[in-house]
Formats: sequence, C-alpha cells, structure tokens
Amino acid sequence: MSKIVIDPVTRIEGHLKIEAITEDGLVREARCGGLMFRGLELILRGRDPRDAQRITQRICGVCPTAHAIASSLALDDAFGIAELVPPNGRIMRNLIFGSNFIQSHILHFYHLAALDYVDVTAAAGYTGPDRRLRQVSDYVARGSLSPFLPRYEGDYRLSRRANQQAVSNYVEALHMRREAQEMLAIFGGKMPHSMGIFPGGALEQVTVDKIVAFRWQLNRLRDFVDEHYLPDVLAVARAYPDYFEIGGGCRHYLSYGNWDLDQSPDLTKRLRVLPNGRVNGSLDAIESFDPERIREHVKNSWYGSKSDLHPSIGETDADPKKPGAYSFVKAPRYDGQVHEVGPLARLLVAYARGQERVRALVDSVLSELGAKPAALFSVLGRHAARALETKLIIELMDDWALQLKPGESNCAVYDLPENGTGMGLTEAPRGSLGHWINIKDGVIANYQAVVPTTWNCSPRDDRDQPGACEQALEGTKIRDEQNPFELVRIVRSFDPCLACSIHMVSPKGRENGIFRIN
Ligand code: NFE
Ligand code: MG
Repeated sequence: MSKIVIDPVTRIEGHLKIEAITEDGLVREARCGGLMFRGLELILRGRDPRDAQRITQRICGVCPTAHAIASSLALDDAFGIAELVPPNGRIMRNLIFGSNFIQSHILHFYHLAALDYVDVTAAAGYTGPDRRLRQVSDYVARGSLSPFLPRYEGDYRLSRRANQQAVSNYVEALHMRREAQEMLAIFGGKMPHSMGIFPGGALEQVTVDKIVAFRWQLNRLRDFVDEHYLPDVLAVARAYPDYFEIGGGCRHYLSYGNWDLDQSPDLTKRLRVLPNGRVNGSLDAIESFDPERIREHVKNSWYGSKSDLHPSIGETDADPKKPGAYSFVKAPRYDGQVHEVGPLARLLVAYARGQERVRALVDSVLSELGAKPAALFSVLGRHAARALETKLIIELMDDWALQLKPGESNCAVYDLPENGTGMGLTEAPRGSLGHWINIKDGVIANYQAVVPTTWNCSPRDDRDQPGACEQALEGTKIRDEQNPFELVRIVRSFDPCLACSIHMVSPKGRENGIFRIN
C-alpha cells in the first residue's frame, strides 16, 4: 500500500485534486476534487437576462464560446424566439463555435497532452533547417525549461526523428491556434469573450469578404490537421498501444448533440449533425436523451444545498467546512448513473446512431490501427476522437460558410418577456454543457450551469459511486510509482478544465512522495 501525491497536475485548465490509494502498484481508489469556488451562478442573480451571454463567458477563457452558445440557447428558449433565429444567425453561431473547437482541440493535444508522449529533449542542440525546432533548441539553450520541465522520466517511446517532428508541430500549433482565434473573430468580433453570439442569432453582418477570409483561414487549419494533428495522434497511438487498454472508466457515454441544422424549439428534437443520446460499451443499445433525468448530487461536495436536484431548480450554497466532502465540483448523474462526456462520447453516440460521416472517419482510423471499436474506450480513444472530431468540424464548416447569404437577416427582433424559463443544451469541446435560467420580473431569479468537467471530474455521488475520471483511474497498474505517468495520461485524456492534484493514499496512510508535474 502506498500513497503518492501529485499536486498540482499541470497542463490542464484550472484546479483539480485527485487522490488515489494503491496496493501492489494498482490503483484501488481514486478521488477527484475541484478546489476552487467561483459562484458565477450567484453573480448572475438579479441581472438583466441578456447579461447571461456576457457573464457566463467569463466562466472560462478556453471555452467561453460554448457558454455563449448555451446561454443564448437558454435565452432563445426563455424568450420564445428559438424558431425566429434566421439561417444566417444559426450558421454564424456554428462557425464561431467551430473555430473555438478547432483552437481548443489543437491546444489540448499539442500544448497540454503531447509532452506526456513526446520527448522535447530531442530538440536540444538541433542546428538543422527546421526553423521551429531551432527556436525550441535556442529557447532551451538559454536555460528556459518551462513548460517542458519538470516532467516524469522513463517512458518516451517515439524515435528521435518523430520526437523532433512533433516538437516542430508543437510550435506550429501555437500559430495555428492564433489563426483559429482570428478566424473566430471574423464572425464573432473578438476572442475570448465574443459578442457575436446573441439571443436571436448572431450580430455580425454577412459579407462576401468575410466568407472568403473565413474559408482561407479554414483551409490553412485543414492542412495542419490533415498533415500534422491526425498523423501525430496516430504516431502516438502506434508507439503506445497499451494506452488503448487503460483509462476506460465507466463506459457510459452521454451527448446532448451539437451543430444545429434547424431551429426546432425543442432542443432534444432539434436536427443536429452529432445527435444526442446515451450509449454504453456495447454500442448497440443507443438510448434517446431526456434532460429531465439529469440531477446534481452534492453529498461529497462542499455545498450546503439540497442534493439530487434537477438543474432547473439547482442551488449553489457553498459550505467549505462540510464534513466528508472533498470537492467544489458537484456530481451530475443521468438516470442516477455516472456518464463520461466529451469528443469520445459524442462520436460513440453518433457512431451507434449510424451517422455516416462519423462511421467513415472512425472506421478508417480503426482499420489503419487494426483495432476494434472497443479500443476506443481508453486514453488513446479520447485523443483519437478529439482529432477526428476536429477534421469533421472543419469539413462541415467549409460547407456552412458557403450557405451564408450576404445581405440577409442575422438576428431576430423581439421583445423581452417579464417572466420565463429556458434551457440551453449543447456540446462544448470538453463535453455536454447545459444552462438553465429562470427569469422573474425581468431579471434572473436563478441560473445554473452544468459543465463538461463537472460530469467527467465529479466526486463520488449520493450513492458513493466514483465519477468518470475517478473510475478511469481505479484499476490502473502503475509501472513505476516514482514516475506515475499512467495517472496523468489518464487525467489529461479527459482534457479537464480545472487544475488537478493527484493523491495516491495507502489504506495505512503512508505517503510515497509528492510530485509536481509539468
Ligand atoms: Ni473551461 Fe469548458 C469546455 C465548458 S469546462 S473549458 O469545453 O463548458 O469543462
Ligand atoms: Mg453548476
């Protein structure tokens, strides 16, 4: 029995703590805890409902666009204007949101996860023709080792040449992310915290110049994804095939669906490219999705609020001294069960529903790797799904940009109701995102957001079922407890949006070591 503490896990967004108990190198028990309280839902109370679009974007600098979409969908619903959103508004929302997805997925693979697999020291002393590699070599030679060190040692398996190519792409990916942000700004105005998405549609005027500029930048991103992102993910997959076998977790996958193709007022019936649903590891029992079955548990969370509430009547009363609790993250459950959300869940739901483009993409990668669909329930399955989703979104966006109609309306005109309720369901880069609003006397009476990482990195629920990431960690064999690569690779595969610390605690309470990970 031993206890390993990793605090914090870096290269993720925000603050997360994970504890795990090991026995003979096997993780017996893992705990995820979010250690920050922010209370944005409380800040929204008493404000003009239209402020939700602005304030909820401040939840995060990485996925503000997702919150702009979710809040605008909730407000479309509460104002009764969903069907009035014109096609230009719907398409621009998809284009702005899609730009953010591309940026976010490239960020995750190259700048958050890749250094778990790529040995950046392969760039040291490089003097060849690759300008990007020389930049890294010069940077390291000046003694600038962050964000590359400290790191775990002992499991870098790519060839020197493959490592160098990946480091070069790491630098190129910084430029690509800037391009994706600039592309977002064409229809979104700016990034982060765009004003382009708004209840009723989107605010930019459509012009031919903007469509041309958008497609030009999209093409550059397409080249990067086809020539580098997907090949690099496949190179990692070939070098680390054992990571198709670990980190699976709960094997229940949930998606609210994304990429609106019509304006049906019932979001669960709205035509979306990626359908909603839930599926388990058999992939043959796809079930329809009913948002009434969502609940948030708080037995093990630092909240004094009632547990097992639907988000439409959710409460956010922090109680940081609550005995037994270990996280500010609540525990959302669907049908009382733990579910994983994110790119893998979205693709599995679409795959199980027979979505042709998704089937073709997933099958092509599986056949290239000689793997079966079950291999996707893993660390590498999450990385592959994220890369494939990026490719899919780029293809879709190119078509959508051509469907915009210069000179036509982009936003509905409407009056604000004094009272109403609304629900905004979408898929953020990291998974299912829901906003619920209750408007009374013209102001926000209650607002609740249930975000992807709340699903994936939740603590134990009212029945003490571990959350999705906790389950993915449990049962993992650690090869070298001084270098517990496996744990951080599992955590990072979820792309969590909070900073984590991982504690491995023995039943006898012995502490094995404290690790800082970069
Ligand atoms: Ni802060 Fe987010 C995404 C949302 S949080 S990154 O994607 O919503 O899990
Ligand atoms: Mg919440």
